[in-house]
Amino acid sequence: VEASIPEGLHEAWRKHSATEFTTKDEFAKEFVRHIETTLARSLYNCDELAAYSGTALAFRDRLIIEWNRTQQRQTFTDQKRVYYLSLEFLMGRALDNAMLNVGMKDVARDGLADLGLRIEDAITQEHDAALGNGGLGRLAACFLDSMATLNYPAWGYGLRYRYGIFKQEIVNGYQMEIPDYWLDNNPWEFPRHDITVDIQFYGHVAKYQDENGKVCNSWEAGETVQAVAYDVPIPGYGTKTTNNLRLWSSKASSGEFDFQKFNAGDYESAVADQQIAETISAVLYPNDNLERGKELRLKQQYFWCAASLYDIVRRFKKTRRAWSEFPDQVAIQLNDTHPTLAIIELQRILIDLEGLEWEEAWRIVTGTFGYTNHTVLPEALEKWSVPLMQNLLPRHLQIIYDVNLFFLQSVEKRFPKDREMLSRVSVIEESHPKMVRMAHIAIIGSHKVNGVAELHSDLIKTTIFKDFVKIYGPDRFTNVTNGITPRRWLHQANPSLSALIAEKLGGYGFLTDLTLLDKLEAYVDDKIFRQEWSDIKAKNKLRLAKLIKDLTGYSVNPNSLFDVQVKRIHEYKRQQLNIFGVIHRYLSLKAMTPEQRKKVVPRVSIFGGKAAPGYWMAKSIIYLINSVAAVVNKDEEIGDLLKVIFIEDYNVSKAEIICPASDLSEHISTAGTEASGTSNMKFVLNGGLIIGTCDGANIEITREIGEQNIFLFGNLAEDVEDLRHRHFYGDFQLDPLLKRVFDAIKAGTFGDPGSFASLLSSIEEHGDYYLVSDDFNSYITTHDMVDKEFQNQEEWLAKSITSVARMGFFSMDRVTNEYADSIWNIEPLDIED
Ligand code: GP0
Repeated sequence: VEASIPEGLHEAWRKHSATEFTTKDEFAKEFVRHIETTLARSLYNCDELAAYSGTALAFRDRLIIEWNRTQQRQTFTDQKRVYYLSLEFLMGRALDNAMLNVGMKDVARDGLADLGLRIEDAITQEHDAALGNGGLGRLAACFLDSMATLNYPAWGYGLRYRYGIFKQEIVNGYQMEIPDYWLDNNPWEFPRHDITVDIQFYGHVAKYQDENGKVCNSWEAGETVQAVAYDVPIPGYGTKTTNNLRLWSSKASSGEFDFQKFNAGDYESAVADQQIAETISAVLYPNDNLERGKELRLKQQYFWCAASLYDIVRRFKKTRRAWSEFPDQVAIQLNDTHPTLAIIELQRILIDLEGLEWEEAWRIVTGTFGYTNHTVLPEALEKWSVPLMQNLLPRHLQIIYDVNLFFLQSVEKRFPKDREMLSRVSVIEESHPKMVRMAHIAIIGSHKVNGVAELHSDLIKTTIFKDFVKIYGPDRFTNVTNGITPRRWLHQANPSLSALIAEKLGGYGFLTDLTLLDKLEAYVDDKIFRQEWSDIKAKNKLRLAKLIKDLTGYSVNPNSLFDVQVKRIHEYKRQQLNIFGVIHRYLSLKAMTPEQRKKVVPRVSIFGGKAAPGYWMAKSIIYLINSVAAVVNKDEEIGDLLKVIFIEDYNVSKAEIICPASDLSEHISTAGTEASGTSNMKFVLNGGLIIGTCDGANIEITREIGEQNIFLFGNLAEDVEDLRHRHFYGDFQLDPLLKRVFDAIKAGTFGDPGSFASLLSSIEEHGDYYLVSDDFNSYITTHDMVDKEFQNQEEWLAKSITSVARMGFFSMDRVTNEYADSIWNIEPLDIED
């Protein structure tokens, strides 16, 4: 029985329940109270950081009140819940989002203004919560916003890293990594010191007989670490639902062991144990689309899966239902294979701890899980070495072997004598050392596997998971094309555009039904509307120009075409193609007469993104961009005609300034490599056009907005394999335009050519795996078209408006509803006001 207030006294309690502010004065009162008490400050030392904290604390109170009510409501209605397991949640800032979602930003603005404070100054004090690398982590954050907005009973589960993704500084053109300690002054998390789970590692498996003589397995721990819950409230937009993101932090288990050491005078070793325990949640691994098999990473994965499952199972057990009903009450979505151990852990709980039979347990497990795949790149597919797993998680490895055995037996039955097939689909790769293929467990242990864009979902079915389609039939595999939340990526990032749209559409309904944007098409020819549209873009470009000036010292002409590529730096995303294109442009400009130059459309090529610290090729691409910038930007002959900018430390808050300011953005991955992409959607929703390959969601964006509104180029996915094959056998010729670029680099135009030698040779000599040379000519020609079309501003504007009007499909709300219907089988909660 949990401690609670006796039934008869509930009224007495409710009289004192926390209430929410509604007016600017009530807000200001809360604000001042927090400054004077929670923060122990006064009107004599209320700086911008205090103004942020005071505002955040006032809103945090609101959120937690609604959070409490939401949890009570969800417990009361006792519906099926969904749990989103993700090792990354790239949340960005919370305050502005909270104010907009609860509809109180104006109230706060006015309340602060009465005290002589500017809301913008408070908002920008906040440190980004950057618990993610890129698209995968941001997708998780968009999910949370959408699930709350649509009133789904949903929880996120992740790790509370002490250090998020590193901060990037550019020093002499090179990337430097600075640790991101983000937890000071973070008012958004609620530590739950009463919610802890002991997680075990290492040790051995003991066999014993239960009272009925059945042989059972017991995992005897070698080490125990404690997981402590930290809760982050997630407010929906325009609803009372405030869901929970629960992040686990690791801590030395408060068992006797430590105290014994401590008492024995072995103080240092007791402290060392504690530090070892705390390293589990210390740092986010900074790799995007790459797995490196480090033991600490596996520890993180198990720690988080085990703590989350313990929590989920405990919640289920409170309802006193039969185990068979578990999948009717619980859906768990795996964001990539990182949480795959949750499948094995649930099976272990059911058979080892709850005494279920294998078959029944496995039915429950597969009924519960869904798995989302985010990539086909082989280097990103997770594999763990068997010896490592044996040492860290001995019981789990046994269960994995059993899962594999039963699976292979069933395959053997249906495809007798196909030994090749058995070895291809086996969970264990017969290499040295043997490896556990996590994606195979995720497929076998889930009832649905989905890709994140149509092309990607087709590709997984015909390439990496082809055999599984044969085994399970096509129904286990499905597509849910990614989306983005229009709350953050339109309303918050681009308030002027959002307001203009609201004015035309008669309200902000489009923020919760993005398909309403289609009504904008009626205004494409409206002169005044067009002017307002283009004024907003101009204003957003000025805002970005100021950011660029502050960060780099370079002044850019806001009337230039802003050409943007911001995303993680990766060879497959081909920032190298972009910078080679920039060099081509520079060389062409240099060769022109002053008369010819007068006809040129001025450009600013803007780059941003982090390279994984160990990814040398990506780092040399950053160095090349900065080296080109150093030469081009000070070339007086060129002046405004071309500027090259690298924005350091690209993150969610910077994206909110960059996306609304682009004229053209680049989504130029080698066809078949970018699973979906989501920034492509953000840029188009903000009225920018895109240049891109036929890859990922670019294809569906084209289908929605029309091919005349997008600049597509390059080889198609179906031709990539053949081209690579030909390169491999020596059939390769460097594109002549690209050769001119390479010659300039080799001649030292951008500094010591030695710095770029391996980048060039990966293309010239080592097979050009990403087809930079094959696509170069068509890339350049397409950019020439962009220049031409940009000169016709009226046409460009029409494309911009039309595209936005047709972006309704890419709302995260559509995505969430599709998962709910086709994977989770879950209904939103009905809440009356
Ligand atoms: C995919 F495998 N993605 C991975 C990974 O390790 N990290 C990551 O961010 C991305 C894809 O590259 C994506 O195409 C996709 O849209 C996103 O996951 C969400 O599905 C790039 O944005």
